[in-house]
Amino acid sequence: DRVAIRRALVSVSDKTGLLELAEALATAGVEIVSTGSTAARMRDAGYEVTDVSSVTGFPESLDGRVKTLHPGVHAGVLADLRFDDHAKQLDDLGIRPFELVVVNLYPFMQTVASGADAPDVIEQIDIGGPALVRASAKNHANVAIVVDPAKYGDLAAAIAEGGTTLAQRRELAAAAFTHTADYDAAVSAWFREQLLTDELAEVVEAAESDEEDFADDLVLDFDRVATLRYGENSHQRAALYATPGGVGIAQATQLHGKAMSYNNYVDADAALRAAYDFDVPAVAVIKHANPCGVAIAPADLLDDEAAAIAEAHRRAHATDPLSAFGGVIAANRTVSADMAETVAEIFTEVIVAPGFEPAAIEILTAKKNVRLLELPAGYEREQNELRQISGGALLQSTDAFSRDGRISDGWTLAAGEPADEQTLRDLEFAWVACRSVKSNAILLARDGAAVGVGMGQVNRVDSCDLAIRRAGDRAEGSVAASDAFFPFADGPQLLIDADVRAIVQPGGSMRDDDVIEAASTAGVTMYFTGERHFFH
Ligand code: 93A
Repeated sequence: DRVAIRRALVSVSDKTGLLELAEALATAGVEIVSTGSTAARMRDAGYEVTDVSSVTGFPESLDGRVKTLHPGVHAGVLADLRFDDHAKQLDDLGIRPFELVVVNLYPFMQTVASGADAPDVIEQIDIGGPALVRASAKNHANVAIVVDPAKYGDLAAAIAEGGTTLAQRRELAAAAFTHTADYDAAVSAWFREQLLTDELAEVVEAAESDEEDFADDLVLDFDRVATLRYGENSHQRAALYATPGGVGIAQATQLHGKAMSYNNYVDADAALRAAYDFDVPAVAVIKHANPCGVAIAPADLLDDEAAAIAEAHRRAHATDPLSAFGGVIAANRTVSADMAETVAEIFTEVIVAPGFEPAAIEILTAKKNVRLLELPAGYEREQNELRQISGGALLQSTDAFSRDGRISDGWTLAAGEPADEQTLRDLEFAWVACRSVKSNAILLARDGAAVGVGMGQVNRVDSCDLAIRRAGDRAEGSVAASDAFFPFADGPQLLIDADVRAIVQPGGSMRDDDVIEAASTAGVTMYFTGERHFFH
């Protein structure tokens, strides 16, 4: 089982013992095929060497990345000459076999240890070397693979004895596979460490910048300004705290009515969130922290703010007159006498607005129970939101819309025909309005007013169902907005069956394809916003 060595491939980074090896090979009349600097070293010492490029007919290229990676080399290493067929194929291809491969790999570990930069380390990942080592080890029936200069002595002895034995080649093959496995383990460990280092750096960076953002504008400094009669229920105690210098509902001036209750504050704040999401005159009617009505003024009234806000209110009330009873109303413009007249006819707990026309105050103060709240000048939404949890608190930056350009800028058409201008306006309205509805939120709208709101359900189908039921006949031809993606096509199918004409939603579900298909089949326009607006 001795394999006599007639041809050897030598490609080593560690040149230890190389010339002694060359001497042994030359003495035995072995042809030495070699790569770049390995060949040069032996040739300089006077040994005859065949360049691997003359074997492959392909120049060593790409800064040495491609040297021995060539079928002209690998066929010569992998051919199993115990099979006549392999020998014949080699003959036909004009390729001569190797009986010895001597390779040691690029000094990857040493390069890492030297503290080199990533690009230098990466360049030291040997590809052709391990391929040769593994190919030779696989083919140990025919080839001896030597990866360690310490073995050159044994190798020389074997050559002198007429070749390597199968037992020797198996031993060498086992050592070779261990060698490449260790090598790859080192490469993999380095990569993991790199990733970890990068990730850590990112996490640390993000944490640092977040801390700055939050520290900049969050003042966890509250003055106790009022003891409230009671909390959410009459057996709970409650108080109002205000941020010094704040410009929110806690600083509003009460012009009329009984003292504000805990729930009044919660609802008034929710109403402001809804009404102040619009640039145009808008009104929201809130019950239990959810909008049961929300609308903007029609375009043809925008020149007349008093009429515009009154019409916005009429439409918001019309969303769900049943639920609006005992509601909290927010307007994002001065409450006009016109609006006051309508509101006066509806039992209302609170009206909060940036101002009230004197005539509006006169009309509304005739009502004993309604609370009138005037916002401080420069009212604005908090930048951050704080929510208490047991043992601590959660802080997040407020969910704000980007106000550059149109709301629909950046939406993508997912199904159906592109919306006409009126439909697009309705979709934009619905998308904005749905943001102040507690999740899961589905909001149906038409002509700048909500016609059906499904809120707070624990699945999106029920929210769709609720919105459709509340809309009644008005669902037909309306548009729908969903605060987050539809996980299944069942919700959108309900909307489609209710003859909704267009839908806007974030998209991004695993089953978007099903949802798109449902809309496409029905010819319903669907836009993806790419951004969700959960509100819990
Ligand atoms: O860059 S490689 O991955 N591509 C190859 O085709 C290749 N062939 C051999 N590295 C390759 N080698 C490695 O080159 C060997 O493992 C050895 O470590 C080194 C010897 O190259 P040179 O003789 O040019 O110094």
